[in-house]
This record gives sequence, structure tokens and C-alpha cells, in this order.
Amino acid sequence: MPFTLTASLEGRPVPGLRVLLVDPYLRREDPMERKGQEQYPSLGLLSLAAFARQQGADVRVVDLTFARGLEPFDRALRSFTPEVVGVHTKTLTLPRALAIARRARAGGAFVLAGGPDSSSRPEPYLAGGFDAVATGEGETTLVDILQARAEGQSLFGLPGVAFLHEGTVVQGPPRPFLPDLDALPLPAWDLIDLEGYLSRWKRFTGTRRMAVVTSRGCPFDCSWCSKPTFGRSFRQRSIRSVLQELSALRELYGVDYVRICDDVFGIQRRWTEGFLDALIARRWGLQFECLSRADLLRPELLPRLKEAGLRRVFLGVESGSQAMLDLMNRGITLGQVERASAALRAHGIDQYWFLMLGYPGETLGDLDATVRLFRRFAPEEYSVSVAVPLPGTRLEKLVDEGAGGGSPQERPSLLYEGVFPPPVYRWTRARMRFWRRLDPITRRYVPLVGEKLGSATDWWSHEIARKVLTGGPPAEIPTRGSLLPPWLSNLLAGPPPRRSR
Ligand code: B12
Ligand code: SF4
Repeated sequence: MPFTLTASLEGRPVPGLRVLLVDPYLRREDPMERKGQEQYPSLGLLSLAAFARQQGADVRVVDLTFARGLEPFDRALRSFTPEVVGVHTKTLTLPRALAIARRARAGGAFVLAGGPDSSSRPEPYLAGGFDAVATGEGETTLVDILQARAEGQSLFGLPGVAFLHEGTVVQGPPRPFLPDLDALPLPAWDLIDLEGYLSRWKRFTGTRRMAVVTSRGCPFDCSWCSKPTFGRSFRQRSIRSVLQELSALRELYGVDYVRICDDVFGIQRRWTEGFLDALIARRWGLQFECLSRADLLRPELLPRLKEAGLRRVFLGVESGSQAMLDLMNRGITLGQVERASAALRAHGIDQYWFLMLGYPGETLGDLDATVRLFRRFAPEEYSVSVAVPLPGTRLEKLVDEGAGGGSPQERPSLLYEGVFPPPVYRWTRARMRFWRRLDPITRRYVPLVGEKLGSATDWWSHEIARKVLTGGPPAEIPTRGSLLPPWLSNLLAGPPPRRSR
């Protein structure tokens, strides 16, 4: 009989079972780290740990984020001798997750994977030595599995559980989402070295930073987004429960800056306003940052956000071309981006833009439009990525069907050949870097010169640099909207190439 939340809260069904939960992410091996990747412990793992402990399990957590290798895990395996080892998975940590599974199995434990990557593709985990994969939201699935282990029952039919049976993957029905997120206990902060994270943050930023989530899921449907755990569902915690968590973080750990790690913050308008009012009324002096969408950051909300402590917003701007935003199914207009960005600047709230290059269908004109938008608003921080077809996304399907270059077999696991050769994307990034560096000068002292310089560099990029980079005249390159009149473009392009018979 599958376990239900209410019954378990009363019953504590897994007394004494030794469970070791592992985050295999190693900061020192992350290529993004050099670019300032920010560190927080996995909230998913801390929630699982708290929930399993509440159900009676004896839980430990190994967080490898700041480790040099697998030694902390090996030590825990020897000293704690867990009966069950649960590993958090992301696409980039697959190899280490498999190494952990091999060692845990050799130590006699039942090994379980969960998290975004194994939820979207359980097969490599099961083939690589895991006994089972928990797909989707994990708390009740984990306790179901622990209960089955404690009682010696099989995993057949358990919702959200995949395992191998006679060489084939058997997948139970989908796990229903928890109806009420407030029923979950506070994350098990005491099971990791939280002070290690906080003192690092203090050293580098002067603030003690920690992450929280106020909701799970996102109802939007961007075509490159991977949402294997919560799909398009959306559940919001109550304001009371979020404030309780914030208050505990302040009092127990001296946290004074919070990153709200919701997929998108501010989806429910009334909830957001109520939350901001409650923060303002408490006068905690807590600062925070969050990820939002341009269509949700209505200018009239910004004074309240600022007063409540908002310091920085991560904004998925992605492209300066409406045609690209539509292809990506972003559901956002450029007008909304422009309004939100100008309003953030006016209120002194920093913006961190996410930009994406190389989405199938992108033209050189679209790349130019992105650089121009960037130049106009020059966000305080930004990151540019080349579109990555994550497992299970519509973008992956597009790329498999031949969008971009190269066949699915040829491309490595995450990247695919974009429409243009890599130097074109490097050049686009270089243009943005240039404008970011110049912005403090042009904005303050010589805005008009900045405009003129902008048009001149656009012209240079459009007519000369890209010809060199793409190895062909502009007439052969797909563009949407040229910066120059056709007669001038043709003149600069020279005679059309001779056709060979
Ligand atoms: C906050 C966040 C971050 C933060 C904090 C990361 C951290 N330490 O968790 C920062 C900014 C540091 C970050 C970095 C990265 N992130 Co991130 N991040 C998120 C985000 C927005 C929320 C994560 C979260 O807290 N969720 C809430 C918790 C409750 O959910 P959860 O973690 O999924 O856990 C639940 C289930 O998955 C399951 N579960 C999880 N683990 C396990 C283990 C077991 C044994 C079981 C049974 C169940 C189980 O149960 C949990 C509770 O229900 C997610 C998007 C999302 N919605 O999940 C992306 C997301 C996880 N990140 C992603 C990526 C790609 C990254 C980076 C690789 C980006 C980069 N190139 O640098 C790095 C990796 C760094 C790292 N530490 O691993 C992808 C992962 C995709 C994939 N297939 O791997 C996601 C899904 C975003 C996306 N849509 O593409 N990230
Ligand atoms: S990219 Fe952001 S807004 Fe779009 S579907 Fe994913 S989480 Fe939602």
C-alpha cells in the first residue's frame, strides 16, 4: 500500500533505518566556477533529509561541494554503514554519481538516485549501478522506498519509482505532488556544514547568504527549459511558513541575505504583495534576490520590492529579437523587457541578465538585435550561454530533428553545433563585454558619443567582421533586417560568388 503523507506523520514508518544522502557536486571541478558560480547547498536534499528524519530514519548528509574528492563520502560509508544511500543528480554530475553508486553498493547499501537528471533519464543511472531512481518530487517517494526496504517488500507499483527488472526498466505510476508544501518540515540545515557556506559568503560579499524556496514549479513553457521534477505545476507555500523559515535562518545562523530560488518569483500577484508587506512590517533588514520574468516585474511593484529588501533580480532576457523570444515560447515581449529593465535601473535594483545565443532559427540580424538591447540597458551583471538541449526538452527534440548543425549521433551530450561557426558567438560575446566595460563612461559623461559609437561598431560588425567570421558575403547569410540599405550592403559584399557546374 503506497505511503501517504498524513499517515506517515503519525506513524513514523522507518524507525532507525540508516540513510546517507549525498550531493555529488564538487565546486573545484565545475568549469562555471571560474565565472563566479554561486554556492548554496541543495535545498532538495535538505528537505528530503528533514522529512526522512521526521519519519524516524537516522539520516546523515554528505555534501561534497567544497571537498577535494570522494573521501568524505568514503569516510561516512565506513563509519555510518548506511543501509540506503540516496544521491542527488544533475546532468553535469552523472559520472561522479555513478562512482558513488559503485562504492556504496560495494559497501552493501541499497543505492537510490533522485533529482532533475535521473528524473528525466533513469536509464544511465540504473545501468550504471543504482538500484532504483525516484522520479519527480522526492519526499514521499523516498519514505515509501525506505518503508519497502524496512519491511522487505518489492518496489513494484510504487509511484515515482523506476528500477531494473530482468534487464528492462520498470517505472511505477507518476508520483502525485504534495498537496500542501507547508506540511514539510524546515530543511535539515544542521546536517551539513552551513557555517562553511555562510562564512565564505561573508568573506566575499560581507553578507551571510542562504537560499530558500517559497514555491515549487513554474506554469510557463519555454521550449528549452528542463522541468523533470515539478513539470508545469505550481504550488506556493504560505507566507507564514516562509517567514518562519526566514526567521529561523536569521536567529539560528545570522543569515542577512537570502536568495529566493523559486523557478520564477512573483507568479501570484496577491501572494507577492502580501509577502512584501509582511517583510516590510517586520523590519528585519533582510536583503534578498530572486529570479523573475519581465512580464511579472510591473513597474508599480518595484518601490515595494525595494523597500522589502530586493537588491538584485535575475532576469531571463535571452534575446533582443522578438522573433527569437516567440520561437523560444517565452511569452514575453521586448516592450516588457525594456520597461522592466528601465524601472529596475530607476529604483537602484541590480539586474543580472541571462542571454542565450545559438537557438535554432537565430539569424545574424537577431544576434545584432541582442547586442543592441544589451547596449541600451547594460545590465550590472550578465551571463551568455549557447543554447543547450537538455534531456527531455522540446529544444532537444528540435536539435535531434536536425535544427542547428550535425546529427544527434555526432553531437556531444549537451552541446550541439549552432547555426553559425563558434567564432560568430565568441564575437557576439566580445561585443557585449566591450559595451559592458564602456557603459559607465558613456552613460555618465557622453551618452551621445556612445550612441554614435554604437552605430559605428554595428556597421563594422555587420559588414566586415561577420564576413570574415562566417567566410561568406552577407547576401548568403540568413539575416532578419539589415542595418544598411540594400545598395550599400551589395556594394560592400562585392560580386556574387561564381557557381561551379
Ligand atoms: C536554485 C538552483 C540552483 C542554485 C543552487 C543549486 C543547489 N545547490 O541546489 C545554483 C545557482 C547554485 C544552481 C547552479 C546550477 N544549476 Co541549478 N537550479 C536551481 C533551481 C532553480 C532550484 C533548485 C531547488 O532548490 N529546487 C527545489 C528543490 C526542493 O527541488 P529539487 O532540488 O529538484 O529536489 C527535489 C527532487 O528533485 C527530488 N530529489 C532531488 N535529489 C534527490 C535525491 C534522492 C535520493 C531522492 C530520492 C530524490 C531527490 O526530491 C527533492 C524534494 O522534492 C533548479 C530548477 C528547479 N526547479 O529545480 C535549477 C536546476 C536544478 N539547475 C540546473 C543547472 C543546469 C545548474 C548548473 C549546472 C548551472 C551551471 N551551468 O552552472 C549549476 C550546478 C551547480 C550545482 N550546485 O549543482 C538545472 C539542472 C538540469 C539538469 N538536468 O541537470 C535545473 C533543473 C534548471 C533547469 N531547468 O535547467 N542552481
Ligand atoms: S525558463 Fe523559467 S519561466 Fe521558462 S518555463 Fe523554465 S522556469 Fe518557467
